[in-house]
Amino acid sequence: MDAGYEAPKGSGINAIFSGSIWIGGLDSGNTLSMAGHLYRQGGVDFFAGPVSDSGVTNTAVCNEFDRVWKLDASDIENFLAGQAAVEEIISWPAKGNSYFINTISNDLAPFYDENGDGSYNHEDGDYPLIKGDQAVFWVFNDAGNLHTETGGGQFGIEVHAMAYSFIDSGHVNNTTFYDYTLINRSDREYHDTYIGVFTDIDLGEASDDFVGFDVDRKMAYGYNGDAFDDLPNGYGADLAMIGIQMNKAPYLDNGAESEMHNSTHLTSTFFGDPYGTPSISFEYYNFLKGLDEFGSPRLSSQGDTVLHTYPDSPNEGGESMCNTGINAGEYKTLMSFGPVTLSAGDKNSFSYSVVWARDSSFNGSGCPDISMFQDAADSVDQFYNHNKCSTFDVSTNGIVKDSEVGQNNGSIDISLIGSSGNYDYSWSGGQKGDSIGGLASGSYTLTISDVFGCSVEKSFTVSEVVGISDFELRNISIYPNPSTDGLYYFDKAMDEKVTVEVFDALGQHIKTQMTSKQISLQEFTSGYFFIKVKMSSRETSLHKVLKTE
Ligand SMILES: [Ca+2]
Ligand SMILES: [Ca+2]
Ligand SMILES: [Ca+2]
Ligand SMILES: [Ca+2]
Repeated sequence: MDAGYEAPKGSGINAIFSGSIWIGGLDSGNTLSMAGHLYRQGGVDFFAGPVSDSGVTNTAVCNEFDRVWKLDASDIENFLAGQAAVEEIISWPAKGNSYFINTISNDLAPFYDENGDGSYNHEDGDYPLIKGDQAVFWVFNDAGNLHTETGGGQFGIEVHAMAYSFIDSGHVNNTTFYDYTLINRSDREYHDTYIGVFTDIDLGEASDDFVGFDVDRKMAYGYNGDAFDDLPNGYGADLAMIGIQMNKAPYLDNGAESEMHNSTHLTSTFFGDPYGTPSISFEYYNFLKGLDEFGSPRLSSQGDTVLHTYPDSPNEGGESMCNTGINAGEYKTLMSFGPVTLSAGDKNSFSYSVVWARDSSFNGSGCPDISMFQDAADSVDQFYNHNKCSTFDVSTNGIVKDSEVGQNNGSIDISLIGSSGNYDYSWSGGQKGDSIGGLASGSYTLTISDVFGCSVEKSFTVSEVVGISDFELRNISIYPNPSTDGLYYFDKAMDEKVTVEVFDALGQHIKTQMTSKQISLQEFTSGYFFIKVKMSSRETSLHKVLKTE
């Protein structure tokens, strides 16, 4: 296999060999579910495509999603300027897109819903929402088959991923960003779930590297282990650094973002090394929990129990590979976040960036001063936070039905205009969802939020109105009966329109009318008719009327 992260682009030099997310957690019987990859040499835990609401996948869906959707911002600009849609816009895997064998019914890829119908169709002017100047979107799951990499049990998790990058004059130009949304589509709850990012940093030549961890910045990074990154794979004497920085960590159960719970280097040794490469699910989970491969505490160079190996900057003394006399070599990194609970239907999310920089301050003998790299990571983090809601442009329409005196029967139905995606709707009264009922009069504030911390609020007022009661509705009558012109009236005044449904003498439904006073059967020939009067979803009254010649 070849390394897969060329930096800078076009140089032919790679800085990362491979990477994968790792997820491990326990079900109610404390059985371990574990999904993760090393290099896809030993096996596979992740499969293409979404998972149905019943927690299953099928081959047809898997095949349709065995791809990525790569778009430039200019592809979308051109489409909006009237050019034909490129294939990725037509086949964008968003809710409602009938391009797929099974029309997508869940919120999947984010899109701009031009006509506000909640459904993606590029012919309506709907278009993909991407971050950055170029983005790649894909969907995968851990439920498609047995986990042959870790051997762990399945979660039933669906993952939406977007990788993106920007054309920029600063460090952002050399950065790639990754957004992940995890959804537990199973009916099981997992506790003590840890979410990890595994990265095999190979900084140019892989055999002369050091790695370290920046706990405050939630970052794993690599730097060269000597003053010359060996050729032909390496950067030579002009050294580079690379880091994986968690810009938006997974949410804990209390809603706060997780700190970096633990982090560790890994070696290429498969057997015998407590920091070696894991082979089986519980070894992966030991690492995710903050232990070594065999389940023992991690130790610092001084023999102290620690959660983070090599957390100090190399030029600051303390615990760094460079400062503790470790041999430069081939290392990998794991950062772990949590623990979190994943209940059925729960979502979680995280975003990280891969920061790369090359600077003369990394060169020379001794342990390098990496402050320039830390500054680069900080500027990328600021950029991330500034940009993270760029695709969240939501407007709401609400249909408010007022509450009748003493009834607490108001309701609010929401529709979105603009951005559409995997959003949550939560109300000041504690209700969830885009349609709420059973409301007393009062003010209701809706917060719509995405999983990356973007949100918008809107308030609605439910008023109290005097309405016709069920009792009165049951006691109305309709006159004149019979009628010769086909016009009928209520004998009591209605405060609002009611629904009138008309059936012919055989019981066939022939008409629906909204009215507050007059029912018209003028378009029908003479005969008997049944009229059902209905107020909202409540009580009805049924009347038999005759229309004569
Ligand atoms: Ca639409
Ligand atoms: Ca490596
Ligand atoms: Ca190297
Ligand atoms: Ca070297």
